[in-house]
Order: sequence, then structure tokens, then C-alpha cells
Amino acid sequence: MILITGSSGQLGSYLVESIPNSIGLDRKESQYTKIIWDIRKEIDSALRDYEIDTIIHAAAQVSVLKSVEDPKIDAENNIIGTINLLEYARKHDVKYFIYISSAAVYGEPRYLPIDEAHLTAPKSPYGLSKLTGERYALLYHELYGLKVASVRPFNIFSPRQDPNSPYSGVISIFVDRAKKGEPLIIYGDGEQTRDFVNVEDVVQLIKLLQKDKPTGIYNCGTEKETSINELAKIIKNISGKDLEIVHLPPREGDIRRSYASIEKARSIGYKPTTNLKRDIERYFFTRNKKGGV
Ligand code: UD2
Repeated sequence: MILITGSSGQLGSYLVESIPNSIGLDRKESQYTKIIWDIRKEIDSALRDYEIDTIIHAAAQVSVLKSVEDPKIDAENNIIGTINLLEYARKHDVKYFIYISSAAVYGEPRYLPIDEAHLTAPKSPYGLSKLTGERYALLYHELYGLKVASVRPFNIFSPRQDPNSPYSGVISIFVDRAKKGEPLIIYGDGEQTRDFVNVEDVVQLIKLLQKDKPTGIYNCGTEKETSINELAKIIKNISGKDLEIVHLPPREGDIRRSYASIEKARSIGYKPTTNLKRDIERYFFTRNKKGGV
């Protein structure tokens, strides 16, 4: 059986939906979650009734902002929580561990596109805790032979991101404001770029990993960069409204340009399908907002 942690979250919910023989664990209830459990506590008693051979660890404190406000809670979830799962894997002879890391581990890019060999110099407690969790997982490979893959997603988007959360991504926020006819707010000149990847591509890569079970680190993106100005234009056009675009001072610590090298993911068969305009339309502006995988 495949354990998916973070099953009430954006990525975890899609994973439960699209991976057969999987079971979801999360501290929050949802239709995708079978086991309600906080990973900051040891995990054995929660999984007593199950035989787990693979763990996909997507549960995390995901907000950069929150991690700055409360680095301790961030570390408890992302570091201690990961250690609890790795300890379970070690004791119960789990065969494969997929760790969901983040592009935040790189910090300010030194060159583009960013490949997996790029220096890791996180700029936030979140980036550091995700990197530490990843290092622990890879250490368990060294020490105990646990097969471990770490996925470093760039900017994931899907209709399951809560636009009302102050920690939400720019696409959900822009779409929400566009629907309400509110101005789109761009921090800085809008020429900063990101590699936006739809959640289905992240699921695609994870399924490929599950098939071959390699050990290693894999970026997950599209190898394309889109500026925030372009993104605002796309969403304004789709909405068909005469939306105002307002520029505010840049966000502190904002990265200027970012996009992934995905050569390594390609080597195991990954082919990104993300098409920003089409996906924003079908995820957010059609009647069926499910955006099913
Ligand atoms: C993303 C991830 C973060 C971490 C990081 C790694 C999300 C929500 N955050 O942060 O968890 O992995 O990548 O580098 O996926 N912006 C606006 N107006 C808005 C909101 C945002 O102009 O209303 C800009 C923002 O200043 C930034 C860009 O849009 O330049 C993307 O912002 P974001 O918060 O979606 O994601 P990012 O890249 O800061």
C-alpha cells in the first residue's frame, strides 16, 4: 500500500485521486484523507493496521511567510515530521520514499535554468526546513539503504489552492481578483519570472518515479519562464474584463528570475504538458473546476 501524507493539501489530494492502492494521511479532514494524524507525533500507532511499502511525503508547512513568522512550527512540521516518517520507513521495511521538496531550497539563482546540481542557499526558514528534510531522507538512503527520491517542484498551480489564504500563489490570487473585478496587484515592475507547473505534471513525475524507483533529486517544472506581467495579461484576457493592473513596491526577498532545468526528469520519461493559458481557462474559468487528473 502507498501512504500519501498531506492528502488534504493541494498536491496530496491529486495524488490520492490518481494513485491506485494509496491511502491518505493528513491532520485536516477531507474526502481524500483516511487517517487523521499530526506527523509531528511518532507515526507507528496511526499505521498499525496497514502494510505500507511506499511513502509519498507531501505533508508540510508550505508557507514561506508563515515560516518567517514562526520558524519553530515550520521546523517541527518539515524537519521533525519528516524524521518521524523516515523512522517509520526504517523500522517497517518501506521500499521507497518520495519526498516532496521545493525549488525554495535553491535561494537566489546563480544561473538559469536551475539544475539539480545548483547550489542550495535557501532564503527562508521554509527553504531551509525543506532542504533539511530532503537531506535527512537522502541520509537514510546512505545509512539504511532506503530508496529515496526527492522532487523539487517550482511554482505549482491548481484549482485546489485557497485564494483567500494570504499564503496563496500568484495565479490563485490573480484569478480570484479577476473574478471579482478587482485590480491585479503586481509587486515590483512585474518583470520577475517563474516556472509555473500544473499539478498534473507533478503527479506525472511522481508516478514515473514510482515505476522505476530511482534514488536522486528531480526538479519538476516546465523549463519555461513567464513574467508576472505576462501572467497578469493572460488572466485579464481570459476574464474578458477591463481590469486595472496596479504596481506596488517589490516584495522583500523576492527572487528575480526562476525556471527549472528538467533534463533529469526527462531522462525517466517526464514530458510536461502545462499550457498556462489553456490550464488557467480550464482550471478556473470553466464550469467543471475540478481540473481532474
Ligand atoms: C513560490 C512558492 C513558495 C516557494 C518559492 C520557491 C507558492 C505560493 N509559493 O514562491 O512556497 O516554493 O516559490 O522559490 O507557490 N506576486 C504579485 N502579486 C501577487 C502575488 C504575487 O506580483 O498578488 C508576485 C510575487 O512578488 C512573486 C511572484 O508573483 O514575484 C510569484 O509569487 P508566489 O507567491 O506565487 O510564489 P513565489 O515564487 O514567491
